[in-house]
Amino acid sequence: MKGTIIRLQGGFYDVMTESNQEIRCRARGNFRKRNISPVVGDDVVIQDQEDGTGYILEVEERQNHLVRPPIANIDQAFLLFSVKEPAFSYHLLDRFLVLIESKQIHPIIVLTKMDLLSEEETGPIQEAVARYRDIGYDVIETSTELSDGVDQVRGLFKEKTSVFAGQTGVGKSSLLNAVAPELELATGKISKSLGRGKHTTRHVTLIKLADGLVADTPGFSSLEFPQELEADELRWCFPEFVERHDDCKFRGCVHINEPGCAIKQAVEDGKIASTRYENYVTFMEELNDRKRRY
Ligand SMILES: Nc1nc2c(ncn2[C@@H]2O[C@H](COP(=O)(O)OP(=O)(O)O)[C@@H](O)[C@H]2O)c(=O)[nH]1
Ligand SMILES: [Mg+2]
Ligand SMILES: [Zn+2]
Repeated sequence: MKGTIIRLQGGFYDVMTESNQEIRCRARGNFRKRNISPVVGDDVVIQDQEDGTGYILEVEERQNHLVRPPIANIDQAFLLFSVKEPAFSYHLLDRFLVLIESKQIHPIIVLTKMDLLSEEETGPIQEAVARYRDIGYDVIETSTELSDGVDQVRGLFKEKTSVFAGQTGVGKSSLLNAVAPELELATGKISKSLGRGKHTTRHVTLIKLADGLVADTPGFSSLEFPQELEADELRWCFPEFVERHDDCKFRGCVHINEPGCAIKQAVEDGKIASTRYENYVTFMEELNDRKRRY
């Protein structure tokens, strides 16, 4: 039988089979020797037994894999950013986009708490929305207070494995609850009063939701770039750079100091947002520094 691991618990793997049956499994003893440690999201082949439990026989090759949170085979990431409380940040958005692009996961930008914007504050946010839509990104404007954008988010779950990412307090749990009230996830106020520790979920679980699977992860615990991301690979994580890369004079152009760089030209001409390019340069320095340290 084939299925997907949806939960790790006490040494067991809960597997959702293709026929929507949940079977508690053990991993085959030789996985450890073969250096395989199954994670949530892994597609597996299992053997069911008479007592209703099963054994994982094979773990299929992963399409992608995140370390924190530990999860595999993600189709898309909803990147949540509140327009206020906490304030919107171009830097943070670009950082998340690089993280996700470098893992070949499809990003969907979700702006939350749109209801908190005053009239004067909508201008700069609309500019940000336009900037990312121009690049080709999907941007969804939401408010759980006004139920705005909720149906749009729900509609994207179908037949996909999704993760929600974003800083604490941006409204991940609130939006998931709005999409599926039966989840009853704890939101801001409540989880604060419970404090950290016991009540915060440390394990990732995949939940069946709107014909898809979504990770209930509290989000990305690490904003560090993946270890395997090399400085000269960074340019492939900016779609509007990729699109123009062939116009650079040098094939190996990393768009920093090279003459005849089409990217720098596009920034000058206002065709690429300067914030995007500035963040690119900052990230590049960070990746180079990291390399120097090792
Ligand atoms: N005004 C407003 N507040 C929101 C909205 N979404 C979430 N919040 C509030 O933001 C806080 C953090 O939300 P929560 O869902 O717990 O964020 P999480 O940490 O990302 O899961 C809570 O107090 C929510 O009530 C929204 O659309 N509008
Ligand atoms: Mg939450
Ligand atoms: Zn260039």
